[in-house]
Amino acid sequence: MAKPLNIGMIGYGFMGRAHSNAYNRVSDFFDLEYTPVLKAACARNKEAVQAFADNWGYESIETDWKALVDRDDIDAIDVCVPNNLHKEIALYAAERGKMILCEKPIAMDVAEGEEMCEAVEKAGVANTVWYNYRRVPAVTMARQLIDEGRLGRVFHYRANFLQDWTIAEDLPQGGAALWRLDAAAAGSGVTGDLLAHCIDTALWLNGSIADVNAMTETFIKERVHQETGEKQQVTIDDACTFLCHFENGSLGLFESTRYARGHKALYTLEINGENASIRWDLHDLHRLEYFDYKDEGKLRGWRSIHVTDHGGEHPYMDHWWVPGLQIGYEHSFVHHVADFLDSLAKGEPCPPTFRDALETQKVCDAVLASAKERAWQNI
Ligand code: SOE
Repeated sequence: MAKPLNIGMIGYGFMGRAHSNAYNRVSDFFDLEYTPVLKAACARNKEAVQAFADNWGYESIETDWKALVDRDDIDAIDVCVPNNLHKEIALYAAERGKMILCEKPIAMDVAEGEEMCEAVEKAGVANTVWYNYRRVPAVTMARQLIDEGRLGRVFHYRANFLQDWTIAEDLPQGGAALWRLDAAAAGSGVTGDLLAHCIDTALWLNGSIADVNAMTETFIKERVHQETGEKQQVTIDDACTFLCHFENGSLGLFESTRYARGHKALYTLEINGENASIRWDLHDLHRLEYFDYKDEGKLRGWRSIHVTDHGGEHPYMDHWWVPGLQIGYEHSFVHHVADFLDSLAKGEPCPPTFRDALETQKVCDAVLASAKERAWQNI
């Protein structure tokens, strides 16, 4: 009989749904010492959080997050609220000995993230940040190929995260579902929301970044705030492009925007090494493109690997269907929960920990500083 891990979820938006689905599914597919129990969901709007709780199977609700954290029957707090609330909740939860699974980016900036790291480390509580794309099977396989040394020396790392949902000038900023456009709630725009994903994956696949040179743009300068009805200056970055040097000597090129008409969530990455290259695309997330220069010349070319027939060497795919049958976006969260529960049983950290996510935050802060000062920034 698996040991229960009682989850207290704060927030009920898109990520609250993705995480709840993962908690519900994980024990059906992964045989682990712990099993998540959806103990309570929390949000200020009682009717909305009750509907959320009923839909996903939470046993109870709270409307005050401190009351949720204070409950003796809650083991782990899932922070699925806007970025400006991460720190306060994390510090309070850590002090009360709760484990914390926090949405990305870890915080509004490095200073806040540092405090959060110190709090969880002092309290000795398990912690992780939901950078989910590492656990898409094709991205995980990219890491395996790199660890096996197949790429050789890496020359280039390229990543994009393109969307188009904020082009309309009359889209308000702030408030429910639109807090990502409000710097007071989000900290930054595409840098913290989208490039942070690209940076997390890049640090994981290609190691540390030494320095960055960035430019940002805010295309729509004023928007009505959804909650006040007042027109306000827009202070988030709508688009951001940066160059960087990785510590391993390779060059990085990153681009993100919410103004790429036609693209909803096009996260792509490509790595070029001396012996081989890797390419991945979120819109075709179960495939890994691979080019190996060691292949026989007349057959040499890009292969499109459908990551299902892995010979038992993949950490996630054995848990799902038979070779040839794929899985999707939501499974990356299931894998994260599985890894969290497994690391708990082993007494090990579950990456990315708060400390790992702080490295991503350092790059984000340096990117924003570089764009502001129009100069290279060391990390
Ligand atoms: C924004 O639209 C968003 O939902 C991000 O907040 C997520 O982190 C990203 O995975 C998809 O896009």
